[in-house]
Amino acid sequence: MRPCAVKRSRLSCRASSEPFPAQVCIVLGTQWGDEGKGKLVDILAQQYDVIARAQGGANAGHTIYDENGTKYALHLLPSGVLNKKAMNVIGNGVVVHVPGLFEEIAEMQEKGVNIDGRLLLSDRAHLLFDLHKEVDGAREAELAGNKIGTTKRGIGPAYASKATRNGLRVSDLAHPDKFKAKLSALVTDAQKRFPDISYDVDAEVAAYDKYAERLQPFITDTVDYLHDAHSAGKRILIEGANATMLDVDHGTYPFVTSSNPSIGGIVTGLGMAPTKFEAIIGVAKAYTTRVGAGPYPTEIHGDLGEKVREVGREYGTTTGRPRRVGWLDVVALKYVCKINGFTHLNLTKLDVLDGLDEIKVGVGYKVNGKTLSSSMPASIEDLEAAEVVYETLPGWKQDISGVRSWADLPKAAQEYVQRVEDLVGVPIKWIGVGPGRDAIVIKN
Ligand code: 2SA
Ligand code: GDP
Ligand code: MG
Repeated sequence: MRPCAVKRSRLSCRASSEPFPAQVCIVLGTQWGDEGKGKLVDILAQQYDVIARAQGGANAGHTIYDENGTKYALHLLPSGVLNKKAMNVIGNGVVVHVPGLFEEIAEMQEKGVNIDGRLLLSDRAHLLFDLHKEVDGAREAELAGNKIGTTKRGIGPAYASKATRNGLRVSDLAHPDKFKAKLSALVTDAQKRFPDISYDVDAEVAAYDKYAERLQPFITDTVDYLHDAHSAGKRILIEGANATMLDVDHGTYPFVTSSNPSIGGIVTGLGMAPTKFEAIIGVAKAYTTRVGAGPYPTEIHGDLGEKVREVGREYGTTTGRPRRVGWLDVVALKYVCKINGFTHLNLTKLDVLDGLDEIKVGVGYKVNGKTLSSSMPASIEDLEAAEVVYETLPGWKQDISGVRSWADLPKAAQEYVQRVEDLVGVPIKWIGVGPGRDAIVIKN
């Protein structure tokens, strides 16, 4: 069996007009994030009743465009919010900055998207305080030349509080008598490590008293909700944030985020049993990008890298940082397929490669005298020393942004997609040819 050929027969690739058959469908990033997960989630969300986020926090930046071309950048809210009939769930595995969540809700409301009655927040989700953001900034400053390049949204420190077991959860908001003592203990602990952090606990407690009231209508036992929704036959779409190469277990540690953006994080982050998952879609750019520091074997340096960054508009959705750019890394992709068991792939941003004479694909790593084709070295030092083996394919030198069918893609573009599918061993169902909702091709 090819490494990623999991359950291929369970769901056939049908035309876009037909509903996607899976009752529970998961969309995950396969590289270092920003593959275009938000766009696919937005498209599929039109066919789903419930859209859920399982992990990460406001480090995520998912960009979507509606049919009028209006842009939305989502961070904590699931990218299904534009389906006005769908319920949106923020699961227990997400770390939630409450003021940020309200800002995002207000921004959506300004754009005419009303969230009232359409958002549920897990009572077990951890609260991410401004304190965590300060600790994130302080840790990065301390690392000086060895920075992780975090988004400074407090993600690592919030998950550290969770693992240390002194974090506060949404359910703590219902016990104001204990809230202050718990928050004070958290602040005191952080100040022992970073004495320069000053924090007004009383002001924070007063603010969270008010937030508690506003949050009340959203707070739910989302494990029960999702279980009941599934039993009632509702269709559930799950949106991964970040991506497997940033996974704290499987990614390029320590240059990773602090959650599990791979399939395991979906199970723990929602409390849903994997036996319910019918489709697991991996989203992969036709090339790669990475924001932040860390090894990046197929990175393209110099003018060509600049060109791809500009054509692909590769700047962070959350921070605006320029993204590093590289060739498609099939070694990493095959490794990520093993971990997640993808049933389908969405290859995005193929249009960004339009102007290139030739396109390279990383198919092997030479490390310590061995050639790896579907696994990643655990050691950062080994990964940094890896020599990439490339295959070179011809470009198509043609604008494909207006193409809407497989048959109309230039032959070289078809061959590129087909070669990737053959190398990876997972069917590519969707091909992105532009940022808009309609800019997608179904592969025959
Ligand atoms: P963090 O903030 O602790 O999660 O950062 C740790 C690493 O994870 C990377 N990371 C990301 N990489 C790509 N995209 C992300 N979201 C934003 C976007 C990023 C932005 O959609 O563009 O706006 O800069 C994201 N979030 C976290 C991060 O770069 C670190 O390498
Ligand atoms: P996410 O974090 O995976 O949801 O991705 P981001 O939203 O951070 O970054 C992906 C960017 O690429 C967004 O600006 C999308 O609008 C854009 N995008 C998505 N798919 C395509 C595509 O097929 N072609 C082009 N040109 N842009 C795309
Ligand atoms: Mg993003």
